[in-house]
Amino acid sequence: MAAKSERPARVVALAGGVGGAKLAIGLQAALPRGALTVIVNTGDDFEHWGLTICPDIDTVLYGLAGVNNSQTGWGRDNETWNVLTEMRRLGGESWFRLGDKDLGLHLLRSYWLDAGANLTEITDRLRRTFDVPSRILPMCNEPVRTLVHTDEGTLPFQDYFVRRRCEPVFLGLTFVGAERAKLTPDITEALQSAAQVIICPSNPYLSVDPILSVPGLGDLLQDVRAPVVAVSPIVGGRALKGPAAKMMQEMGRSTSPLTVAEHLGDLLSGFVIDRRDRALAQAGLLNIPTLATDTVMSDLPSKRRLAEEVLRFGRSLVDDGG
Ligand code: FO1
Repeated sequence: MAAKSERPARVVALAGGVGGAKLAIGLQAALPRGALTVIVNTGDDFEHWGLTICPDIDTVLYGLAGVNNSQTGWGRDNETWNVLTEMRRLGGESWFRLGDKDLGLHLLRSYWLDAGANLTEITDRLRRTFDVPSRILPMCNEPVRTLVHTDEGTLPFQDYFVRRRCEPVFLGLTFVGAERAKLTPDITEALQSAAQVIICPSNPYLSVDPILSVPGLGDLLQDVRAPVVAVSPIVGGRALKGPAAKMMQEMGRSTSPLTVAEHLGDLLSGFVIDRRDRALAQAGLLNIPTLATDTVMSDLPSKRRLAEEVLRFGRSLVDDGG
């Protein structure tokens, strides 16, 4: 019988932006308070209006705090746009929409960064302020910036994603600064003590690969005792959100969960696909334990239900010795 004082089994999730945050919200709802740690992509971070913007950290933070804009998935709820409107009037850059409340956070984070705090400390201060019970860990403290190589040249990530709406043909990625990034003690500790690791349904190239580009992080994931389970962001031949399917086509790959599983390769102990794609598992094409279920998350109950199923599946892999 479990002693009352026993710490809840700890779960680590790897997440990028909107799609990843959805499952993280479900996991937080499904798990005991404090059991979840989310490692977040920072390759999308950039400098804008003289401030450091960390879109994926903020998407996860606002989502876990229940204050995100449920329409867009990013930014704050009940947002106002006075600064953006004035910036546009003055001829400043307005293609990246920073709301007033959101801007308050960017000002504070940039101020703290200038004062010498690191991104892990700052993110922890912020999540405590928002009363988020889960830990949110940036993939590293050093700046790593994703560059997207396209048929129209090389673009900084947010230029490709937001300004150009992912229209240029995707050719490849560079994670600038990754070679100087260091595994943080918090990430090492979280992964080593995890009972399960879940790779959220985030874009494998834009969101998961930058995390894996941090030297040592991929090896650590490979070596953890916990099962590593990924949830496919590709459902019925389409991406749940964002350009993953388009990128696969442009790389000449099939827009299939198979492509995701092959990409993540040896890291995985298990894979979760949508029931629409269950034929792949039935045909034995995925040669890892696979769960086929409803993976589309539209509201909190569906996020929580998927999280519970993924957790149960992960536990079954341990029980089966898989
Ligand atoms: N995404 C957009 O498509 N347009 C925007 O104007 C935009 C602004 C924005 C502001 C703050 C923030 O935290 C995120 C924002 N995002 C915006 C989302 C973001 O660029 C992407 O979803 C991620 O980087 C991809 O995961």
